[in-house]
Amino acid sequence: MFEVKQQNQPSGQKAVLLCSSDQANSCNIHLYGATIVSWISGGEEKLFLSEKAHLDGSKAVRGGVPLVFPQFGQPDTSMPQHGFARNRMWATVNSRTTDNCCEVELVLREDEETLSVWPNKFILVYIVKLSSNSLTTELRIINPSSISFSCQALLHTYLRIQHIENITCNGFSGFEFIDKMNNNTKSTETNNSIVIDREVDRVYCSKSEEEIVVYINDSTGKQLFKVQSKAKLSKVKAINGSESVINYCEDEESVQLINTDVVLWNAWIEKAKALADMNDDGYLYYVCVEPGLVSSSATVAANSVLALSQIIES
Ligand code: TA6
Repeated sequence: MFEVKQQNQPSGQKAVLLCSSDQANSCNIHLYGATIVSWISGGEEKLFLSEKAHLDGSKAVRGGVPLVFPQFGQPDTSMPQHGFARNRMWATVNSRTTDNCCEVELVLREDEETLSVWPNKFILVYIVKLSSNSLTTELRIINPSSISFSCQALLHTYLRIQHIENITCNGFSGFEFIDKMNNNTKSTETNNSIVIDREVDRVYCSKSEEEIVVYINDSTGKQLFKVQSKAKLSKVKAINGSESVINYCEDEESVQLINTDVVLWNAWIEKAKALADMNDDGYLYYVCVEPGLVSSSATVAANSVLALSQIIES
């Protein structure tokens, strides 16, 4: 059996806990930023959380799955780096449990503060689903207004590993990528199996609307993580929402898959030292595989929804 519990953290932070009755699987989500700070699968923690992460709501969490919206990086300096979604308090609106999984819906809507830096009405619905060997997260970006807007979005997932030298990243072969460590030059990935032996900060751009599947394997080739990601746009027929419940229905005939990106990032030695909320050796214990829509902005037409999702198996 699975269940969903609201619970406060020792830090006083409000959180939601998804868990299986045998306690072998759980997922802890802080309402601050709707940030997943822990995912335990088969009794093992699967996400990296920096020992210096701020868990008191004072700044974005270094680790887990912070959310990036409506910008990636800081092209608009009036907004924080990676936008504001990861720095705001979300609300839980729905939860569902079955014998094999449980899920919770969290919501964030525009307010005066967001409108002052990003003049668009929006409704973000974030769905987190826990099952016995996977974590699914879907960020739905709803445009309830009569004018379209453009945005970037990304699921900034820190996967926990034993040691960076003992993993390979697989599934990027043939993808074009933007190398942020080389003046944003575009190249094509020729390696089937990527070893991380320096700071890596690359935006891999899918060539089709098909989902992207990335594997993190250990040095023997054993699969540690499988990350499937995709994105789709659709019209919504009716939106009536309040702080508590968001009701809308998708126009099934309007659904179209769209190209997604996956960012591969590891801070490596110098950047890790420069990050105040990461131990100097923190880079050894994570790899970021980040599904997103960041190589360009995504346009969300009036009365439409853009859904970005990942399924992580481990
Ligand atoms: O996703 C990779 C990246 O854009 C890197 O450039 C690095 O800045 C990382 O995000 C962490 O960003 P943060 O604002 O959380 O320190």
